[in-house]
Amino acid sequence: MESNIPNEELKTSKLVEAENILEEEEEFHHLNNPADGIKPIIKKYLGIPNHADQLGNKFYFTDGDAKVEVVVVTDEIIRVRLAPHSVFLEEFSYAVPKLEHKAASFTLYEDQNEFRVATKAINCHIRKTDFFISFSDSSSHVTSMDAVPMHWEENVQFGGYYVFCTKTCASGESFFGLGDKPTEFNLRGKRLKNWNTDAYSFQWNQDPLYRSIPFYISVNEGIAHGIFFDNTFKAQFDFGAEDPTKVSFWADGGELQYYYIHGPHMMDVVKSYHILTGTHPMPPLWALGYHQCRWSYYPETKVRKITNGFRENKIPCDGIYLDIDYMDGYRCFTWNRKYFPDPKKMISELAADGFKTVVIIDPGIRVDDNYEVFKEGKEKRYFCRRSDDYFMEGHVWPGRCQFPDFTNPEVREWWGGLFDELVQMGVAGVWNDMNEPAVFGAGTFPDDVRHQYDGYRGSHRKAHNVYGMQMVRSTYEGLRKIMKNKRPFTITRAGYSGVQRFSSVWTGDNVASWEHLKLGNIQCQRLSISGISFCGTDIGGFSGEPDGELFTRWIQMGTFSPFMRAHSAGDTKEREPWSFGEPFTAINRKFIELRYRLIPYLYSTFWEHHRYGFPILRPIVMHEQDVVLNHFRQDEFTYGDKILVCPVMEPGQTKRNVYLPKGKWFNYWTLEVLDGGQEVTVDTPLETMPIFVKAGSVIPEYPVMQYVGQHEIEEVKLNIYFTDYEVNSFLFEDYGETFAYEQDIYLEKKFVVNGGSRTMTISQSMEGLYTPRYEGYHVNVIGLPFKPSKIIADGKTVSDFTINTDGTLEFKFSKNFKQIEISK
Ligand code: MIG
Repeated sequence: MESNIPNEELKTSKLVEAENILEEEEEFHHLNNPADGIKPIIKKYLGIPNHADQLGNKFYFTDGDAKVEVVVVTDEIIRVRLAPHSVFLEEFSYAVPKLEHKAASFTLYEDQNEFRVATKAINCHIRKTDFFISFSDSSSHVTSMDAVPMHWEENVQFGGYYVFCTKTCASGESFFGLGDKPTEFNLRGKRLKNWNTDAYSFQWNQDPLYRSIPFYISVNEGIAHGIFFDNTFKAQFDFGAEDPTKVSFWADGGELQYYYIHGPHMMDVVKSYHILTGTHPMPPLWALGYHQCRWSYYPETKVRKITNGFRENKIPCDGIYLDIDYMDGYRCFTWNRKYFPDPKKMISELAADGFKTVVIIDPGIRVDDNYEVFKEGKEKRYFCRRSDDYFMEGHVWPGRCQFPDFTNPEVREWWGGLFDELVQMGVAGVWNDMNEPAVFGAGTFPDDVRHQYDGYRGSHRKAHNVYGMQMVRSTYEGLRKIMKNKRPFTITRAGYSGVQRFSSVWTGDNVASWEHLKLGNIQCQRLSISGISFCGTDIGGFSGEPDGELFTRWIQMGTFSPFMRAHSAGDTKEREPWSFGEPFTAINRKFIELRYRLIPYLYSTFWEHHRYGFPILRPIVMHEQDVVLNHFRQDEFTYGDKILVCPVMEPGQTKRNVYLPKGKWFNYWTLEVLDGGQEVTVDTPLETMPIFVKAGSVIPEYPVMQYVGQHEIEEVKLNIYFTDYEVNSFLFEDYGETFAYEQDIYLEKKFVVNGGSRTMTISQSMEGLYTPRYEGYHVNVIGLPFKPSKIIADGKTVSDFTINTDGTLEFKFSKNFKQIEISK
C-alpha cells in the first residue's frame, strides 16, 4: 500500500519525526496529570548514580540527593525503593507481613557502565549514564528495563510525592494479573486504576472495581517476570496503552517501591508472589460445598423453606446466607426479632440439617446512643475522623453511620471480639460487604480522613485500598480466637494484595447476562493468578433475570470455581437450583453432585495452594506460555493441574472448540482419549460442559452427600486414567475443620501412574501423621489399552474385579497399598 506513495522516503522521515514529537507529548500526558488531585509543581528524575553502598542484603545507590535501595529478597526476588531526598519511610506493609531474606549469595559488581547486584538467578543493573534500572537472568537475557529513570512530583497538598516508574514494553509482550479487572485476560494495551470501588452492576471494561491487587505478570519471548508495586495509594498501570513501547505504573503517594519477581515460568512468578503476600489458610471442608445466598432470605420460615427445598430436591448444599435484613435496622451484631425470634434455635436446627449459617456484617455503624456497638466505639474513640477531628460520617444501610478504623490494631481486636455472640449462636461464617468502604452518595470516604495505619499514620488516600482487607482481617482473626481450633469461614468484597491470608472473595454485583458469565470466567482466573485462589462469582448474576439455560451454564462453571455460591438481588425472581424446572433442576443437581464428588480433589488442590503457593485455577497461558496464541486464550482453564474445563458461555451452543495443552487428555464424559497441543471440537448439549482429565491422573472422589460430613466415608474412589508416560498425583487428607494441619497432622499421598501396551502400575507413598477413618479404595481404572486379566496388589492377587462395558476396570483394595500392577 505504502509503495504507491511518491517520495516515500521523505514522507516516511517526516512522519517518523511527527510521531516522535507526538510520542513525547503523550508520554508527558500521564506524567503531568498523575492524579485527580491538585496539580503538582515539582517534577524530578533520578540523576546520575555516583555511589554504591552495601548493608547486608541491601544495596544503596545515590545521585547525591535521591537514593535507591535494592534489596535481595530471594534468588528470584529483588525489591527496589526510591527516596527522593534519601529518607526512606519506615518498613511497613499490609501485603507483606514479613519480608523473607532467603537468598543464599549475592554480590555487587561495578564496571565503567554499571553497578550490578547479582543473585544466583538474576541481576539488577543500575546504569551509570542515566540511572536506568534493568533486570536480566543468569544467561544475561534482559527481561525488564527502565525507559526513563524513576521519577516523582512533589504533592503540595498532602506532602509526599506522586511516584512513577516507566519501563520498556516489547512488541510481543503480554501482561496478566491485577486481580478482578473486568476486561480481557491479557492486559496488553490497557490502562487500569486501583482504587477500591463499589461497582453495582459493573460492565465490561469498567474500572476500577472492588479490589486493588498491584501485581502483574509479563510474558515476553517465552520468559515471565512479575512486578509487585506494593503501594496502597490510588495507583495506575499502563500496559502499552498510551505508548506501545512503554509500560508504566504510578501512584498518588507513598514510596516508589516494587518487587521484581523472576520466572522464567508464570507459575514461578505466582509462587514467589505467594511467598511475599501469603496464601489462603485451609478452609473448613464444608466451605468447598455449595452455598446458597440471596438478598435476603427472611423471615425464618423462608430460610427453612429454602433449606428444606435443598433436602427435598436432593441437591447438596452446605452454606445458607443471611443478608442485611436479618439485622435490627441494619445494626451490625443485632437481630431483627420479628423475623428471627430465636436465632440460636434456628441456627442449631439448620446445623442439625447440615447447613452452616453465614451472616453479613458491614462496616457502617449506626449513630445511635442506644446501640451498644456504637456507644462502645464512640467511648473508645474507635471511629474514623476527618483531618480537623470531626467524625467521618456517611449514610449507608443503617442510615447515618460512623466507621471503625480497621487499620488500628486495637480496633481490630475489639471488632473481632464482637463476633463472640454470633459464634455462640452457631454462626459458622461471616460475609464482609461494603468495605471498599462504600458510602451512599459520596461513594467513599473523603481523602482527608485519618487512619492509624498500625502506627504508620495516613490519610484515607493511603488507607482506602486496605480498609476492607483490614476489616476482614479483624473478622478472621477474631473468629479464629473465638472458634479456638475450628477454621472460620470468611468472605469479603474489598481487598488488597495479601487479603487471601484472611478471606475468600466474590466478584461483587455482577449481572445475569451471558457477557457476565464470560467476564466471571476471566475474573476468577485472573484473581487466582493474582494471589486470590478462593474466589467465585454470584452464580446466576446478582441483578437481572437469568433464564434456565443461563443459570444452568453458570452452575456448571461455578462447579469449578474454588468458591461456589449462588446469589441474587432482592427484586429478582426465585433463584434456587430448582427454580427453573426441568430439565434444569436435574442438570443443576448433577453438577452440584459432581462438585461434591470432587471435594477431595479440590481440597488437595487447595493444600497445594496453601502450602506450596500454586494457584487453584490455571489459565492456559500458564501451561504453555511460549505459544503466543495462548496469551489470548481466556475461555478454558485447568482446575488444579489435572482437570481442564471450558465453560459454555453462549446461549444455544451445541458445540465449541477447546484447546488442549500438550499431552494426552480424556474427555470426562465419553472417555475418549485426545492428543493435546491442538484445538478440538466438543459437543456441548446442556447436560454437559467440556471437561477433560489429564492422562495418568488419579482423581479422588467422595460419595455424593447432601452436605459435607453427612455420614462417615466408607471408601474413597480413585479414578485412575491410563498413561504411557509417568504422571504424579496427590491426595491431601486431614480432619477438615481444625488447625491440626499447622502441627503437621495431615496426610499427603502421592500416586505415580505409568503404563504400556501390556501393563499399568500405580504406586502410592505417603507422608504425615493423620489416619483417615475409611479403610479402602474403590479403584476405577479408565482407558486401559488392553483387556486386564491379572491384578497384583502388594504381592497379592486381586481376583475380585469387574470389567465394565465401557472398558473401565473396577476393584477394591486397602487404602494403604504401595503398588498395584495390572496386566494383560
Ligand atoms: O448496597 O447486602 O454486593 O452481594 O446482597 C448493596 C446487600 C449491599 C451489595 C453486595 C450484595 C449484597 C447487597 N450489598
